[in-house]
Amino acid sequence: MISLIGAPCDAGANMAGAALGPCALRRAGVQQGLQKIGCKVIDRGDLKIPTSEPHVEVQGYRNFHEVLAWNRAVYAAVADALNVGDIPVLLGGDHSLAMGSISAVAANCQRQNKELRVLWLDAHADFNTANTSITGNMHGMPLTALCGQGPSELTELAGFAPALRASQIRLLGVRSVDPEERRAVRRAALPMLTMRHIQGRGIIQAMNIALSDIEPGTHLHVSFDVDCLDPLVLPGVSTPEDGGLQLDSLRYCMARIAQTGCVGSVDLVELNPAADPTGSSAQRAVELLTVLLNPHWERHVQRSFDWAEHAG
Ligand code: NNH
Ligand code: MN
Ligand code: MN
Ligand code: MN
Repeated sequence: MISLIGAPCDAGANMAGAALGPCALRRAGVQQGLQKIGCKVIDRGDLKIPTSEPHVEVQGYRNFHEVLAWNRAVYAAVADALNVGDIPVLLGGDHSLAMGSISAVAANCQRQNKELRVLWLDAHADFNTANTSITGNMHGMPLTALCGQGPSELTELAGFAPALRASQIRLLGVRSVDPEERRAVRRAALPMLTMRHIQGRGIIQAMNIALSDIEPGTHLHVSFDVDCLDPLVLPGVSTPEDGGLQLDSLRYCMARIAQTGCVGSVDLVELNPAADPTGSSAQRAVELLTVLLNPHWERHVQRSFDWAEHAG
């Protein structure tokens, strides 16, 4: 069963709007779309947080209390879904929420003695701390917190720290890294398949590398920041970066990931409907999610594979 969990939060972002994500994804038919391809889906509705001190910066972390409250709520909801054997799909909301979702996944994997891999589809590396960030926005910091850097309220959500080692992560589609962040990425040896890699080696090779060491039984968490797509394909984001993935490429990635049979949890984050007058962004995001979670991936994979062979 797939558990849809809405988290209308944009406290971690640079502008308002991502909080409208869950509503827009539901209107675009996320539940029906998944049911149509044969998934059982339960929509657990939107999370709420107690009103906390808004707009307070703590040691360089903007809206710290709100982001923390959202992540605690996300942690609890994702943990519940995993406990009953569901595949949680977090409907964001901004990408800071991945601290909560992935901490819950890491705790669950530790308990079940399962290998965990995180595929992070993103235009950005999201590897800032308050010290390296130019903006202070926490949607640019979830991976450092998960790797144990930052305030203990965030790094210890899982009950232990770090929730993740850099070697468990694969970033895909990156094309914007802040100068100090770049240094941190290098120091941590964070595995990254940038747009330059993808354009150079081709998407098939990039996916071969990204998925090379995934063994049966691995729990694969896919953190899908929709800004990994080219803004011409998906304009509805708060931080558009040119030169992103085209629709066919990402469809191919999703089909390859589905083919592992290991997808155990998903974040669908950073959709900003307010930045998309056409309304097509939510539909695109839903369509890609249905490729990722398609129980009959063989058909998709074949079609996408044909495309990839031609595209090189
Ligand atoms: N690196 C920038 C920052 O930390 C941008 C992060 N924005 C994102 N990440 N949307 O996915 O502020
Ligand atoms: Mn992101
Ligand atoms: Mn991004
Ligand atoms: Mn983003």
